[in-house]
Amino acid sequence: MLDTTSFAILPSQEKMKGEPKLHVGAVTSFAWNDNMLSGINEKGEFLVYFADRKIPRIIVNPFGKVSTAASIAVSLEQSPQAASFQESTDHLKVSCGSIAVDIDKSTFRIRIYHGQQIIFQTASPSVLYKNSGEVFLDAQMEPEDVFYGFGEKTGFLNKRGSKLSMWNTDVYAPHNKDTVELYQSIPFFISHNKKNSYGLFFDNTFRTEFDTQTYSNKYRISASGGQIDIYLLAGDDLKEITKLYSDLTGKMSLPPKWAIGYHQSRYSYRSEQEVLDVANRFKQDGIPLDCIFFDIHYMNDYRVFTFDHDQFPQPRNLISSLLNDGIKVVPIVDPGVKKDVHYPVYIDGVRKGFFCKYLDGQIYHGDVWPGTSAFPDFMNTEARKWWGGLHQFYTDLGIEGIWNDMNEPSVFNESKTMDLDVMHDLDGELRSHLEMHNTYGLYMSKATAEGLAELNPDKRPFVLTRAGYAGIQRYAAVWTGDNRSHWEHLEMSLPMIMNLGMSGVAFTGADVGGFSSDCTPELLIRWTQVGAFMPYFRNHSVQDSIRQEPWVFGEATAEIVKKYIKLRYKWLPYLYSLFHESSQTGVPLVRPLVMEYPDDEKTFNISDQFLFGCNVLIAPILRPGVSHRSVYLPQGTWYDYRTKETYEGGKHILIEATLDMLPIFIKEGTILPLGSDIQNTTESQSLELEVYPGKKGEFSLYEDDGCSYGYKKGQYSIRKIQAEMNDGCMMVNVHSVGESKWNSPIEKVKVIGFKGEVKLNFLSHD
Ligand code: MIG
Repeated sequence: MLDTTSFAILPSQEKMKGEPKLHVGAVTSFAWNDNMLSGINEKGEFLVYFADRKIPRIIVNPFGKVSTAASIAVSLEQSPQAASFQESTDHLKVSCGSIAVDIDKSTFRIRIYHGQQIIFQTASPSVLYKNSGEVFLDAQMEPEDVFYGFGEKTGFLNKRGSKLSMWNTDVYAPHNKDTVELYQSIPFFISHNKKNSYGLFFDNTFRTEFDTQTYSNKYRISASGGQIDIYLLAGDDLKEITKLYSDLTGKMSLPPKWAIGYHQSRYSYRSEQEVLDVANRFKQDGIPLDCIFFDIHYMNDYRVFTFDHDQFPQPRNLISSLLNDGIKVVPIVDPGVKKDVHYPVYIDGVRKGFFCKYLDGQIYHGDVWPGTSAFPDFMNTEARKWWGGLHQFYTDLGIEGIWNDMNEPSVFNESKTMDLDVMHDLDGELRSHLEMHNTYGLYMSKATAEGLAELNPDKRPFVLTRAGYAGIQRYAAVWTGDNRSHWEHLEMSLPMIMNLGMSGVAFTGADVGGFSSDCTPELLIRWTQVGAFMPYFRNHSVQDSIRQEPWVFGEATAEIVKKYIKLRYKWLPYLYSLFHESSQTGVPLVRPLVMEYPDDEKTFNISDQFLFGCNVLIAPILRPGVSHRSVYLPQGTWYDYRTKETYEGGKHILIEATLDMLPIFIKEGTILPLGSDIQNTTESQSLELEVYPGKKGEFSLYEDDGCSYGYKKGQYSIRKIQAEMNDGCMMVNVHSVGESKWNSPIEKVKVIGFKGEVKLNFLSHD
């Protein structure tokens, strides 16, 4: 309460944190062994090696021996790459290919070279500490540097000039610029300017902070404990850096197709009848729907792995009748297990010792929805297996996806989370919650995803999570938590999603329409237009707020909302191919313009436009009463998707976008595979190719069965579609690779702005 009134700024409340004064000092000795440079400083120790050819890892521990154990974030099998070592009077240098790490022996200044160019250098002193256990790394910052990444943060695209910290927090209060901690902690960023860029992953699970605000020529990263453990990603450009980051922390696995359709949720649909009514309304109104969510009211007194028998007496029938209509169900599963000696999950967890405990063995209990609850210790492999196995309760009913909420973990108390002296059991090694807090949600998603994969061995699981740490993309999609039906939150969702994408998390979305507060017809329309082009597309809202299903605001609004949900499905073949690409490369589907135009300074802080793949530009309306907006088109020729008018890029244009219009621009040379109307992804689509003539058009269309792991055994098709003008005739060549049985029929080819002859040419199959 006190921090919400002026009392919070009483002079007596002011806390001066104080600058760290101690630093690790000069190198006193070193050794080069097995491609690793290890050394001792006046205080503490360090280690340098190449985790991958373009990823030097530098560890500095001011308090003693360095630990090479990586956190759960890192999935790369690390063995030090072959590297060479050179010592000179003042310097130590480890080189791998064109990348080198150079350490000044006397100042311990660290420089990273890419060829002749210094791409990163620490300040001097470089590594500082406090005896309380805090560690700091100061690095040089040039006036023109901009910063991206940092996972799920509020504010605009470029994060320079902020102090961002990482501590997974359930924030129901309206998210704004000062909300620096949200549900996800991804201590990774990209520094970029016209000449060079690099990524920096700080693998420290304690509370970390990134300060690009306080000092004019340096930034500071710090942690409340642990060691300085950084991986420098020396990619050539933003795309390669994101790719390297995903080589290090893992890629998303290809989601089932139903997970990328339209999802409808509400906190909560409170009975079987209500669920059926909602599903039927979609069908009756011809609005596509792939999935409906069960929020916490489906349970018996919020006990996970149960149903409320009064409101949901026949879940099996309910779910199978929805499945008959092609609609999946995703229930919520929170980590809190009700303390109840008549509840098998609680009894089992206690008896097997799978709940989080204090050092003395006492179980930690905290208050959440079910009342006093215990929390599974997901950091323990056996506990994870147990929890994963419990999902048989759902999979037996035909459920293939799970929604993990409250997994920061959120607890209803002053600290908002579990006691920091709870000790997690990492398979025998005890670690405090203070250290492991930020990873709890990731471990929970891992338990869930692995459990589902085991129970449904032939079906790709879908897990949606609120909390996570770096690497979360390997297990779950992320929605951005409790936003509000505020225009500002619609606006903020764009840079938040783009920065998550640059932080390795490509499968993301914000609650369409806004979660809490009351939506309006206009906001629902504008938000649905954006949602249709976001990786994850779910409409969700809080209890007691105005309803937000597509039809609630009357026919005129429903028509437009429906139009954009249908547009999502029309673009599905294109979107699914992007998902496939992203699962292979780690490059996000939704990207900021700067990712494709890294030399164009005008793109560096564009927060209100995004690219959907490399050649489609979305410029939504983000304010009420607005029917025009300026759009920045980067160099090249762009087509307005709606009018097919062309524009020369490299400048701003003013375009019209009345309520039913979403400005979409397609770059010349794009081939868009668009699908026929469907009610959901259980139906198949035929294709129409839209060719936007340009130098050389090309698209790789990926298809498979949309649900199984068959694609890993070669059961997929990729059709390389190319368009080129030949003697006044437009040749559209389709070259297929893989199993043609997955090929959806191409029924039409439309070449934009072209009246001549079009030839569709199927090239022989490899
Ligand atoms: O404290 O399960 O962010 O999406 O509807 C509320 C109820 C707990 C928070 C989630 C929200 C969900 C809600 N949950």
